[in-house]
Amino acid sequence: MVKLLSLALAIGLSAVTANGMNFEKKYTLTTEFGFPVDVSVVTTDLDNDGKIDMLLGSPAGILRAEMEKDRFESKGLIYKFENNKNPNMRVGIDVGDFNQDGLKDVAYATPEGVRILENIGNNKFKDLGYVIKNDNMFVSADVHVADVNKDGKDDIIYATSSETQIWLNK
Ligand SMILES: [Ca+2]
Ligand SMILES: [Ca+2]
Ligand SMILES: [Ca+2]
Repeated sequence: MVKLLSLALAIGLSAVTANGMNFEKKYTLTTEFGFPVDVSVVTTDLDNDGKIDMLLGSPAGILRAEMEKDRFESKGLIYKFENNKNPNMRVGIDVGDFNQDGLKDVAYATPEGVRILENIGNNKFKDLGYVIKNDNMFVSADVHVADVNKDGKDDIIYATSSETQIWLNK
């Protein structure tokens, strides 16, 4: 049983430099799953409040944290994957406004396909299930959202270790 605990803040600073590029570790968020799982991360502004939301996808579901003035604050799960038959599966997440209502929706890829979580406002999400279906359980999966044909609608790129599918938003 995968257990998700809320993200917690730890402050620790470290800095690295590589060929003129400088990075400093500013925030650390910890997650307890109980055992190693595949994770995926993306940032967006889900509630259009001007504060960045970070989404952490895993086989157990999707956690959200929002940037406050001086830290990321856990906002809990926006999606819990109930009855997951494959807790070791590879997952990916990305965001796009698929129905063009001004609210960013979430695409969640697994070897079984791409689920869409429709953002219905007030930080609530409606699970539309596997909108794109795949029947190969033995692949790893990722998803990327981009307007590939430049018609103003967010399209979905679903990549697995056996093929990459581009789904145009019609
Ligand atoms: Ca936000
Ligand atoms: Ca939307
Ligand atoms: Ca498009």
